[in-house]
Amino acid sequence: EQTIYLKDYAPTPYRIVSVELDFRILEEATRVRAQLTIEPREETAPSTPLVLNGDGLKLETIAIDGLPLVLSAYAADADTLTVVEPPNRRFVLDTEVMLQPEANTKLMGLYRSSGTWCTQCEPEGFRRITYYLDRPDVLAPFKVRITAPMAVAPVLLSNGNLIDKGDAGDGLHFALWEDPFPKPAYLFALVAGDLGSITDSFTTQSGRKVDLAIYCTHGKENECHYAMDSLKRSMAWDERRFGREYDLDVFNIVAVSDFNFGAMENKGLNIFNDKLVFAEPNTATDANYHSIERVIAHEYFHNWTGNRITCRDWFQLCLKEGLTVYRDQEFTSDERSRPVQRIHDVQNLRSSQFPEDGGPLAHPPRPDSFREINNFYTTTVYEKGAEIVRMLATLLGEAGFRKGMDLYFERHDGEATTIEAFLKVFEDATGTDLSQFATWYLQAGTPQITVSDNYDAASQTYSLTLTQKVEPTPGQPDKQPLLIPVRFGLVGPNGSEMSWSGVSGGTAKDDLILLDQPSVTLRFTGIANKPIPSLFRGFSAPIKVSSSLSQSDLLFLAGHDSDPFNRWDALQTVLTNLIAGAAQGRPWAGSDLDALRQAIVDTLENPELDEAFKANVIAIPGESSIGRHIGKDVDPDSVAKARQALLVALVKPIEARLEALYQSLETSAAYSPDAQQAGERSLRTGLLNLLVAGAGRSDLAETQYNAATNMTDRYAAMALAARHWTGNAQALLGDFRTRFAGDPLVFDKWLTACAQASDDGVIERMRATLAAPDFPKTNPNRLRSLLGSFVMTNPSQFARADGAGFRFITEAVAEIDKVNPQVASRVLTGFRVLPTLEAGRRESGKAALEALKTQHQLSRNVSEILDRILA
Ligand code: B3K
Ligand code: ZN
Repeated sequence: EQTIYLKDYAPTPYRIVSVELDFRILEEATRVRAQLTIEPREETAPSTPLVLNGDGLKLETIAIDGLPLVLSAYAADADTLTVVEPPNRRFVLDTEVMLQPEANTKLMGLYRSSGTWCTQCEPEGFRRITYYLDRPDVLAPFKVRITAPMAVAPVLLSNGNLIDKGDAGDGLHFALWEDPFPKPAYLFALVAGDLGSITDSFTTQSGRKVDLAIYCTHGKENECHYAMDSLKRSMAWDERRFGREYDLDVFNIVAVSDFNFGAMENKGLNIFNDKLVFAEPNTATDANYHSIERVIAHEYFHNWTGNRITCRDWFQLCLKEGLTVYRDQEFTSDERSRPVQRIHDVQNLRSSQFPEDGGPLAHPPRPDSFREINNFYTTTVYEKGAEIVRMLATLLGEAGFRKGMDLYFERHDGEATTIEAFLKVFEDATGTDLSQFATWYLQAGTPQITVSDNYDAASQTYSLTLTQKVEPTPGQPDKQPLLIPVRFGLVGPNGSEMSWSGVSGGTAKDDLILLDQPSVTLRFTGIANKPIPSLFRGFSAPIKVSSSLSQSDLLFLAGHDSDPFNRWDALQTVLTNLIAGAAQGRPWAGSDLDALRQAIVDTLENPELDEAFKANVIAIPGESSIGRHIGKDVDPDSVAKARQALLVALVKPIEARLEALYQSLETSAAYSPDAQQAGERSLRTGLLNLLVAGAGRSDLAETQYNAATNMTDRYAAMALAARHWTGNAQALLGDFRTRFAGDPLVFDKWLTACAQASDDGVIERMRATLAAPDFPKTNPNRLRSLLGSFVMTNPSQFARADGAGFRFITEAVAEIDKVNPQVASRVLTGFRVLPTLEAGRRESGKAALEALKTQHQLSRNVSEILDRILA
């Protein structure tokens, strides 16, 4: 099997000048005719063969400039079409293929979802539709004609603007779409089906009116309004914050039920997983609303960062994804609470990216080789990519960053470009040397920062030493020091910020230290008392810190730091240290727990803090997170036991207070998904969590479940009961299942709750669920809700000592791989935890993987992940 290397990049010998596609969609099959206007590049030698990509295609006809080609003039198989000696001038290549969308279970290319024809082309799906130069640096304007039966497909959509439509006889009709913006094939989209819609409009800053529509299954129109509202807010935000205006006359979104990931930014025609569009209070949670807002914004923002400026090759994926995630994070921060959003994003980074970066699947944000590109749509490319952009903004300041972005849009509009070009605009716009900074894109692994400090009262000098180290990662034994921005403050004994008269030994300007060496020691003079350092404020770099701070220093920061992120983080560190210590045989002292309890009560009773922030403070770090902190030879059972013991010890003495607070947060206000109300609900859920887990109050969960007037409260109560497998869990799950029977997105919630149960019966129940004849085994949402949730959020059952969790997953992966390799390989990545586990579990996990490898014919997707984990 072939490995693709970045160093082998070369432009195509031919350009595609323009594309005309003609789709004739019928129930049995779809005929695709492609007329590609092609020309050789100036430097291309005459008679250089033209090699187009295909994937599972069967060529029906082929002609150049209207003349059919003789057999010796071309070679076609499922994966390539070679024109042996193309004309040495501009010509039109005309091909036809027949597709069977109905049989396409991989959900790449043209497929059917609940009767609707739809496409997914990124990264290499277009080659499953027609022979093409299917790579992101080949840009062309597209004209697309769709003909389909009026009765089953009254709605016909593609990219760009609708320029013609009409009757095509025999019960057929047609639509002609034109996208004037040259684009790579991965941004192509087509939808044909019988769909309902809601419409709206947006007037851009220059006064152009854009028609907006969201298409969905009939009957779901009323659940699309929050998505539409999010879209309009995104459009306005991108104008305000980045000066970016929308460029076509229409912007369409289509919600489909079978989709391999969240959504896709096709030019002018975004296609969405319906779970990221549909929302109404009885079936969607606050978290669902939050994700809808974020992903609608993300795909919209791609119009500039991704579509107008795209990637030269797939190694540069982070160029569009990291930047666009940064933009959607900023949008959410501006629309909601910035500190709470930051906590949310960092929690996500720590729980998904850090384990990737510290395990067998570690890779740089810009990888230099791959076997299957679909395996590189990772949290490293997305979330670490966003952190890199955020560090850039921190280093350059808001104005410098904006100047660089303006130059990026000006210089590279209409191009397919690289990470180097991206960094260059910031260098040119601000005169900053970013050569060391660029290492963040090229080097894998999470830097580990060690802090030590010393206060000398006699000379009123405080010295602070920061050391960085990155452990080896696969293929990268030696690491370079990174340029790490450290936002910081020195907190004085009364809790206020201390200033200093001078600093030497390194670069510290205002609140920013630049850690650019393996180790830096800064000496601050004129410091009257011993300070407590508050480092990496706002999580100014994606690093791990081993801090030398005592528990009492941490608790002091938790109560006094002016940086809300570090306030939260300080308490989380205390909790993590106590649980991890106990799991490794170092029990906590009663006084430690009393101080912690007091800090939590103080936070809860602080009128200056908002509810959403408080909810984050009382969220006890999960078992996986404790396991990661321990790092190696982890026994998930002792982690679970220690965590449970801490909850009991913490909660019992304040049960009545917590319950009173919990009850006081009940409201009769009509549901709104806004940040304020959602924050109140999340605090209430957080309290319920403490009461159920720490005081056995499953009665409260049941009461909340029954009294709930929205899905957020109802789901939270049921999920808690299920996770702790309380006496009433089965009854609540049963009620939930029948109450919402027939709603697939709510069924996903049920599946997730089931997969998170901590009791030993969970695997048998999941096997039964999966084996039920009516379980929709081809739907990615259903599979991910059950299996993805299990591997990622049920560590003690997945990594069960008897190996049953591992075997359950490898067997399921083998089966799913035959239908949908992308979903299968994604589930398999859960095995990346193996190296952190104690020997027995490590071995049984390996055995399950070896069995998968030897007993099955596996896809490239699954083989690559498997080999990397076993390496
Ligand atoms: N660009 C798409 C992701 C495509 C994933 C292909 N495996 C959605 C997004 O990141 O916005
Ligand atoms: Zn994206």
